[in-house]
Amino acid sequence: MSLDQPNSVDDEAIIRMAERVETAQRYATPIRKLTEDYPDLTIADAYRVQTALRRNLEKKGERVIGWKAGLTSKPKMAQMGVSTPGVGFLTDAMERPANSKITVSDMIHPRVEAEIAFVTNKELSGKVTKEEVLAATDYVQPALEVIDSRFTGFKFDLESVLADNSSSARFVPGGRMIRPDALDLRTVGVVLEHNGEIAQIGAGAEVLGHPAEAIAMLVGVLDDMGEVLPAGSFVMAGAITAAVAVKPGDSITARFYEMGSITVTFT
Ligand code: OOG
Repeated sequence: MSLDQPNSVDDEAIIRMAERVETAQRYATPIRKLTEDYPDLTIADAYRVQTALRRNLEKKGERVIGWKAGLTSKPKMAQMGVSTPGVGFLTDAMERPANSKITVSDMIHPRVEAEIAFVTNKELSGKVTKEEVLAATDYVQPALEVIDSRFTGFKFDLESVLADNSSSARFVPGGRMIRPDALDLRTVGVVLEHNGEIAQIGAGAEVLGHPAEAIAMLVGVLDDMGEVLPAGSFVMAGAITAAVAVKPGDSITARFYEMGSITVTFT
């Protein structure tokens, strides 16, 4: 991550961009990429926008309960044309229970991803290894993420998507909670079904070689932002496969080897 790049835009512009993204989220109306108006936007600026968005949502009563790594697998990078992973925050307002009906009319063009999530029991800070992540993990469990880029056509560059909280929209923890050493997370397979048909297949090793590497990457980005990952965080490691677009009436089931499955429907 190049968070040591100089800032290219002033605080006023950061606040304006955060408001633009928040309005697009709230009213489910797409906007053009931020880099069209701010072509010199750096990765560091993009995370300043994401932080401003996080602070705005917190002021409105949302609680940050965890984080997500994104663009951590080759299938995702290929789908989006971006080759560097990033992070986003998760709030209580984004969480939905397994087996729930998720409304799509308050999103622009939602897509679903299958991920492995980590729940931590120790604070993680600074630059950490995957072993340190695993030692600070209480349990791992499956999760579905519903992403929704606020940019027209679901097309973006790294700077724009990071400012847009890495497309975070909804997330659904589910399946079985298991100790992180009970399974080799690299070989955990997942089959993602869309309306009963197999849509995507993958294994944990797609995610930076091991899903815990994605959490280590995330903690490093938080450190660059001057933040730590608190104990008790829910952290998703990033989509194992490419994302699947959904519309009202659709159902999605993700079946994980030894970790159970999660189903949601869309309305
Ligand atoms: C960016 C977010 C990707 C993941 O798990 O890879 C992501 C996007 O594709 O819109 O959440």
